[in-house]
Amino acid sequence: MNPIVIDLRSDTVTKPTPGMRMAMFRAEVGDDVYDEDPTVNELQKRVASLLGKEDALFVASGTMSNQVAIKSHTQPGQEIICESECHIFNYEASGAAFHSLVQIRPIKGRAGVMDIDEIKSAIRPDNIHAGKTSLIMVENTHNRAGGTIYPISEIEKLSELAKSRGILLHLDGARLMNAVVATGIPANKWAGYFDSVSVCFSKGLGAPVGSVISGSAEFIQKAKRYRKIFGGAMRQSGILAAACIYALDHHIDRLAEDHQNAKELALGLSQIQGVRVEMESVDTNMVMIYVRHPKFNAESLSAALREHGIGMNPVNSEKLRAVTHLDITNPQIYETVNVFKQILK
Ligand code: TLP
Repeated sequence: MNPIVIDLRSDTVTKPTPGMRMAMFRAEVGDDVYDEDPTVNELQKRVASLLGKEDALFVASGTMSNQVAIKSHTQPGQEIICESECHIFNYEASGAAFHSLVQIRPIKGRAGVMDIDEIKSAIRPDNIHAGKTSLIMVENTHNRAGGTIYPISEIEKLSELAKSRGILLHLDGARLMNAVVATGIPANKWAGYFDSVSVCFSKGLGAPVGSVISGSAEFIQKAKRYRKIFGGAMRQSGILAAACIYALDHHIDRLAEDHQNAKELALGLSQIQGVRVEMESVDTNMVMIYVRHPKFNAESLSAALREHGIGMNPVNSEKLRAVTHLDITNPQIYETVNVFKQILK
């Protein structure tokens, strides 16, 4: 198979830049299990402050972050509500059942957004026949919906509802900074509605490894214990945290370039027969491409693109996902559009 030259499969594929590698090389480290890694401590402090939370914890991945949050917020036998296309429900290997013995109640959303009345009716009544609804989760931006932004007005309503029912709220903010850059709404405003927030550094922010979970000091104490149980307490992890600090300093504002590239890709593809894109749903760094061609479905088009050195993953047999990131240049966007034209002519 041809090597991938233009890798639009995910923003997880980014490689650390020379500047980031230098920051990692220079990182001061210590044993983080003793809380003695100054670079990890600095990262945790900076993320807590960015999100307006009391405390934060560095973890190995977005999945670990979400799973530690679910474990910290729930008891076995309880129920948690999320949108049916979210990462936690689709891509975490049934981790909520495996680690936390909870049942997931998925709600079908529109562009990743759950209807508030449907959430209300999904909350279980307080009686012996039902598992208590203890947690509601939101994904922002929403991956499978195509990097869409969850409107803050909906989050506000959800937060009021959750508070009035004594239910906790978790934000899978793997790509929260994309929403921040696209809307201009600061991170602490988004985060303020949630009891816990997970932010990933190994997506558009370009670090090789790492996520940070944040919340109250009490929540982080619990999360720390579960991180240990899940095997995720690390030692001289400052070397990794340094990459995340570098990303905070250098890779947030530039996400706007990825968003612009995604829009230009969508616009270019929208003029080609055989594929369809919804321009209005391109909020951030993803483009969902619906294949409408007599000879191709999403899988075979993905394979044909690969022959031309372009990596793009099918979401299902109907659509492909393209993700822009810091290793994708603007000319590569136009090259990609030209390859589509060539294949589908
Ligand atoms: N998403 C990956 C795949 O797992 C699908 C991708 O290529 O987009 N929350 C969200 C919203 C995510 O998109 C992801 C990763 C995660 C959590 C998990 O992060 P990791 O891969 O660090 O465990």
